[in-house]
Order: sequence, then structure tokens, then C-alpha cells
Amino acid sequence: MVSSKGVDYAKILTRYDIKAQNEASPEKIAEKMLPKDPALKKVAETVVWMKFKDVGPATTDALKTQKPLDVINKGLVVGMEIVSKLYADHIYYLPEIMMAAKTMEIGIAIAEKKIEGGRETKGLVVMHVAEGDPHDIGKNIAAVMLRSSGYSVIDMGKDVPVDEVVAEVIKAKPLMVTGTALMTTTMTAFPRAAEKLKAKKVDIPFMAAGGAVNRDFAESFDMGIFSQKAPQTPPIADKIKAGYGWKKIRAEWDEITGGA
Ligand code: B12
Repeated sequence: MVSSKGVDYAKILTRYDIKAQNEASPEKIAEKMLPKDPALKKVAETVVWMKFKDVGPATTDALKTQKPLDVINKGLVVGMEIVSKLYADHIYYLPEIMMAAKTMEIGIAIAEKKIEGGRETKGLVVMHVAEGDPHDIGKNIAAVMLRSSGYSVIDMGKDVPVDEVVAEVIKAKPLMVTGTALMTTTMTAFPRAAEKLKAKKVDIPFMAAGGAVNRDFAESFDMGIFSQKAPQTPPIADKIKAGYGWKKIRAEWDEITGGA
């Protein structure tokens, strides 16, 4: 009879994914991604550790030495990126994501008030999250970026039916329309909306964004252009304001955005 005595099961049945997770503490993961600047680091940390009460003072402090947009992009948003990584590694779950997002929003509201200019609008952008999709955190960040760069935004919110998007674009006549989809089941709303707009002779760039979308998909339908990260949106909008159509944006996408 075969005996199992003396067998070291750790050498036979090793779950390398679990082993890696156990070795990586959230503090170690965060440390690698946190900003180097001490004030921005403090801001990002309040998001990572969901410190509602500390985010205000940390943001106000950072604003003494950093530009408001840097406090948002290099502090608060970096904190949220770390939270997304912790979620992907199964260290954080949805409650932490929601609390971190709330913390980030408190900080954004403070930093946003310090952004100068933007009184005279450069143009109008209609933004929405795809029909059936509740994920609006990324869209809200992109809206802040656009507003702070001097654009007016009509924010239609989340889970917006295709026909409502079409009606709003026809009524408001924006420079461009943006759509966010984080679910593979909802991103198909964009080509449907673009098709309906085309039928009404509307020919403006339709920016498809959000985790479910990639450049190939965004450029697979007429009018579709891609933006991967919220801060890429203002430079694209500036080109549209300068007269670029969706075909030219696609052709010069790498130069405009500095690559993905
Ligand atoms: C938070 C969250 C939720 C929250 C959303 C709260 C909210 N108000 O947004 C809640 C709890 C409601 C939720 C629900 C669901 N969720 Co969810 N959720 C997430 C989670 C964990 C984080 C998303 C997030 O906010 N990230 C942080 C932000 C900052 O990142 P972001 O949105 O990607 O935005 C960045 C870019 O994409 C881009 N961007 C985004 N929008 C825009 C717009 C413009 C114009 C530009 C330029 C850029 C841009 O810029 C941002 C930063 O630079 C993701 C997992 C993940 N890792 O993505 C799952 C995830 C998106 N959810 C998922 C699912 C399946 C669901 C549910 C169906 C779960 C369920 N079974 O019930 C439900 C939806 C039910 C429904 N139909 O109503 C899946 C989608 C899978 C898929 N491929 O289809 C994911 C990927 C989780 C997973 N791995 O399975 N969810």
C-alpha cells in the first residue's frame, strides 16, 4: 500500500495565485504606485484607505504647492487607480470601491473650486453612460476634466436610453458626445446611437470610453473615436474645436493623446 507519510503537500498542491496574494499586502502594492511628491502621496493615501475626514485637509494642503488639476490627476485619481488594482487582486471588494470613490469625490469637489478660468466656454459636450450600465465614476472624472479645461458639459447621467441620447444631441448640437461603458453587454448601445444620429444627418465625433471599450471597438462604427483615460479627453476636444472631424482624430490619435 502507498503511504502518504512524509509527503509535503505544499510541494504538490501550490495555488500560486493565492500564494502571491498572501505575499502582497495592500500597503506593499500601494507603496509601489503612490506618487513621490509628499503632498500628493498624502492625498492619494486618503483615497486608498477611504479616509473621508482626512481627504479635505490633505487636498487643501496639496493645493498650496500643486496645481488643482495635478491634485486631481496625480493625487486623487492615482489613489483610485490603486483601489482598482486592489480590487483586481481580490484584496478590496465593492464596498471599499464605493467608499474610496466617495472619498475621491470629496477631494475633487475641493480641488475643482480652485481651477481658474473656464468662465468663457470653449464648446459644449454631451456625456452619458450607456443604456443598462450603472458605472458612472469614470464618466464623472472625465466631466471634471472637460469642465476644468473650459468646456460646458451636459451630463445625462447613467443608464441613458439610446433614443434619449440621440434626442439630446439633436437638441443641444454639441461639439462631441461621449459614452461610457464598463460592461461588454452595454457598449453595443454606442453604434446603435451613432447609427441613429447618422440617419438624422448628425456627423460629430462620438467618443466611446470606459473599461469595456478599446480603440478597435470605438473605431468600428462611423463617428466613433476612442479615449482611454479621462485626462486624454480635453486635448481631443481641443482638436474638435479646431475643426477636426472623427476621421482626422482617428488618424492623429497617437499624436493627440501621446499614445495609450
Ligand atoms: C464600482 C463598480 C460597480 C458599482 C458602480 C458604482 C458607480 N456609481 O459607478 C456597482 C456596485 C453599482 C456595480 C454594479 C455592477 N457591476 Co460593477 N464594477 C465596479 C468596479 C469594481 C469598479 C469600476 C470603477 O468605478 N472603477 C474606477 C473608475 C475610475 O474607472 P473607470 O470607470 O474604468 O474609468 C476610467 C476609464 O475607463 C476612463 N473613462 C471612464 N469613463 C470615461 C468617459 C470619458 C469621456 C473618458 C474620456 C474616459 C472615461 O477614465 C477613467 C479614469 O481615467 C468594476 C471593476 C473594475 N476593475 O473596473 C466592476 C465591473 C465594471 N462591474 C461588473 C459587473 C458585471 C457589474 C454588475 C452586472 C454585477 C451584478 N452581477 O450585479 C452590476 C451592474 C448591474 C446593473 N446592470 O445595474 C463587471 C463588468 C464585466 C463586463 N466586462 O461586462 C466589472 C468589470 C467587474 C468584473 N470584473 O466582473 N459595479
